[in-house]
Amino acid sequence: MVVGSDTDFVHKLVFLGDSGVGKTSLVQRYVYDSLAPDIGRTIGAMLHVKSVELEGAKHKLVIWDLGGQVAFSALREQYCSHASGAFFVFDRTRLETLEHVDDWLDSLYAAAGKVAVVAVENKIDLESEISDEQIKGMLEARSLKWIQTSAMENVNVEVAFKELIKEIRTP
Ligand SMILES: Nc1nc2c(ncn2[C@@H]2O[C@H](COP(=O)(O)OP(=O)(O)O)[C@@H](O)[C@H]2O)c(=O)[nH]1
Ligand SMILES: [Mg+2]
Repeated sequence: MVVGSDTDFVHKLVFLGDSGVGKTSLVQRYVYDSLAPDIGRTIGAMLHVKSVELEGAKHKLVIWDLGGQVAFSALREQYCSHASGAFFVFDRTRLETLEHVDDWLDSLYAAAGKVAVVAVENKIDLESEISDEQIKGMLEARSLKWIQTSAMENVNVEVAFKELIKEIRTP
């Protein structure tokens, strides 16, 4: 990819996590400051580009939002390859979305190497079905930073992106 003089760094960021956890909603909130219309599961992969300035450097983010066909491992690999970093998103109202963390990390690390990952506990506007201890246990064992977001109420979405860029820059 050609990097213009208006850009210091280009990062491919991928969203990982089970269907329905809020990946598309987080991307929509961050890139367009709107909530994705509830049109069901995203089909295919969508690319979004956003430029941000952080600590004096200009970053171009190429954000990949994978659709429903994540069951196909070949697609997962293409999706993850050359990623600079990833969000692992889980839904606090569904424990299994956290328990699937290794499925996602394995695919990511196989395709992209051991890149930066930030774990995103989404839907904090809803009552949690997972204890903080459970989350801490899962995430600390895998050295993942933990951020709580609500795409719905626009809580911490920008913080999550800042944290991931920071992790990428200073691993
Ligand atoms: N209450 C609540 N609902 C959310 C939040 N983020 C997403 N949703 C809803 O969860 C559903 C799935 O979201 P979507 O972004 O399509 O998930 P994806 O399959 O991971 O891309 C939709 O009905 C969203 O409106 C959130 O922070 N809070
Ligand atoms: Mg989606």
